Amino acid sequence: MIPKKVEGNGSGSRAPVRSDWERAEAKALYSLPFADLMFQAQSVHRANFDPNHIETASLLSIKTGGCPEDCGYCSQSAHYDTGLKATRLMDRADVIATAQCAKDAGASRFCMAAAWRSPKDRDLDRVCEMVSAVKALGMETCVTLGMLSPKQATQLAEAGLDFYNHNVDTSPEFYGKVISTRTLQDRIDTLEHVRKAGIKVCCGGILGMGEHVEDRLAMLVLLANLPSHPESVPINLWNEVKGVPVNETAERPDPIALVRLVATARIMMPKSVVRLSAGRQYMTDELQSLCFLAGANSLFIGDVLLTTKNPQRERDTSLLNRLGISSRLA
Ligand code: SAM
Ligand code: DTB
Ligand code: SF4
Repeated sequence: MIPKKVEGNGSGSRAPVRSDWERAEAKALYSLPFADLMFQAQSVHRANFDPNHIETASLLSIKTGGCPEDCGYCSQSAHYDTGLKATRLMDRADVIATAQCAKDAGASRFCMAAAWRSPKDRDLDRVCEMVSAVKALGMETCVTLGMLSPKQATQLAEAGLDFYNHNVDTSPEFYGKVISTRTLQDRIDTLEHVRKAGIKVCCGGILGMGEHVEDRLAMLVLLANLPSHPESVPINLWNEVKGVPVNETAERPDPIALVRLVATARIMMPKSVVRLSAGRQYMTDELQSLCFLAGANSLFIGDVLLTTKNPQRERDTSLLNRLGISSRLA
C-alpha cells in the first residue's frame, strides 16, 4: 500500500515539493510493483521536464590526488596506495582550453574538481578566475573543492559560479564506515553556506560500497529533506579503484534496484535534475534506458571522469540517437 501522503505525486505538477519525507514512505514508493513505480516516476518527470531531453556535463580534475581526507572509496586519498600520481593545481589557460574542447564536444556544464579537504584562500582566488573564464565561454560552471567557509562560498558566488557539488554520499548510518576525517554534519554545513551564498546545489551520493537498500533510501530522504532540494542530484555507482578499503565491502547494485532508486529519487525530488554519474561503463544500454525512463536526465560525457573511466562518446551518441533523446551531444 502506498501511504496516503505519497499518492499525490502521481499527479505530476500538482504534487507539492516536499521536505518532510519519512523513511517508510520512501521504502513504500521504492517497493511498489515496478510498473506502478515507473508510471509515477514518468508522470512526475513529464510534469516537470522534457522527457526526451538530457543535460550533458563534463568533468575536469583541476587538482588530482594527495587528498588528506580518508574517503574509503576514493583513488585520490593520500591515506591509500592507489598508484595515482598527485598533481598541482592546473594553470588557468589549460583549464580554459579543456573547457572549450568540452563545449565543442557537446557539454553545457563544466565541472572542475579538486582533491582538497577545503581550499586554501590563495587557491580559491585561482579557482575563481577559472570560474569567471569558463563562464565567459558560455558554459554553466560547477566546482567541487571540499568544505567551504561562508566567506569562501560568497567569493565563489561573486565569481559567477552556478553550481557547487558537495555530496552527502550515503546514509547517516553508513557515513562513518567509509569516512573518518569528517562528519556528515561538516558536509551539511558547507551545503548551507553554498545555499546562503546563492549558488545552486549539486548533491548526491555513491551506490555499491556495501551499503543496504535502506541506506540508499535514507540518503534520498536526507537529500529530499534538506531546506531546499538540490537542483542537481548525482547518482554515482562506485567506480572500482584498487587499493582503497571499499574494495572489501563493495557490491554493485542489482540493475533493477538501481532503476527503482532513480525512480524514487525522481518522485521525491520532482524538480531536481537527476544525473546518472559515475559507473555508467558498467551499465548496459538497456539499463541506462530504463534509468532515463525512471527520470534520470543528465550525464557526464567524456572518456574519463576524474581518475576513472566513462563510456566513450560514440557509445553515448549512439544510445541517445536510438532513444530519440536530444542533448548537446548528438
Ligand atoms: N574533494 C571533494 C569532495 O570530496 O567533495 C571533491 C572531489 S570528490 C572526487 C567528488 C565526489 O566524487 C565525491 O563526493 C564522491 O561522491 C565521488 N567519488 C569519488 N570517488 C568515486 C568513485 N570511485 N566512484 C564513484 N564516485 C566517486
Ligand atoms: C559526482 O557526484 N560525481 C563526479 C562529480 N560529482 C565530481 C565525480 C565522479 C568521480 C568518479 C571517480 C573518479 O573518476 O575518480
Ligand atoms: Fe578527497 Fe574528495 Fe576523494 Fe574524499 S572524495 S578523498 S575529499 S578527493
